[in-house]
Amino acid sequence: MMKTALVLNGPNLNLLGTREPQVYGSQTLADVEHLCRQACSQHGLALDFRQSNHEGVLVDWIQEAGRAQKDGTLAGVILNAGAYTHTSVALHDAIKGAGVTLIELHISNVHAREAFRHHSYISPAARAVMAGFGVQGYPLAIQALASF
Ligand code: CA2
Repeated sequence: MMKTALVLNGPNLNLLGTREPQVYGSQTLADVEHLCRQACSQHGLALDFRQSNHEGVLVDWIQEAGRAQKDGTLAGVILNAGAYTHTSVALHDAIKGAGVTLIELHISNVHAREAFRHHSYISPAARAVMAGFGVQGYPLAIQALASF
């Protein structure tokens, strides 16, 4: 049976392509979903693509992902936690608790930006970290997930 790649996007990523194109590019979240769908079909994965502005919803989805990975239906998670990256102990705990394979992803190179974006609560709980590849990071992360 085909395993699923779960792509989770956090707060404000629904605005992608509408503002700050110099930082995040001009592609929308729907365009990103399309890139992910193409990559998943190339790598024999099904795609589940979601966005939420709510921290607790993201926690619920990570817990759900842990159960699905144990059941053998999920390959892993690609998480762009948005600004919660820099604030959320709850997301850190959820990833650790779920024991899920997770790639942390950022569209921009957070290390070339403001100091408050340099620390991540997600990184110590993640299998791998990607930043600065633009929206092409998403299909690259799917390729990596398929190879784990
Ligand atoms: O580079 C990334 O992918 C980020 O995770 C994006 C977050 C930011 O807080 C992180 O430091 C880095 C912000 C997502 C908001 O995206 C917008 C896109 C267009 C217009 C407004 C917000």
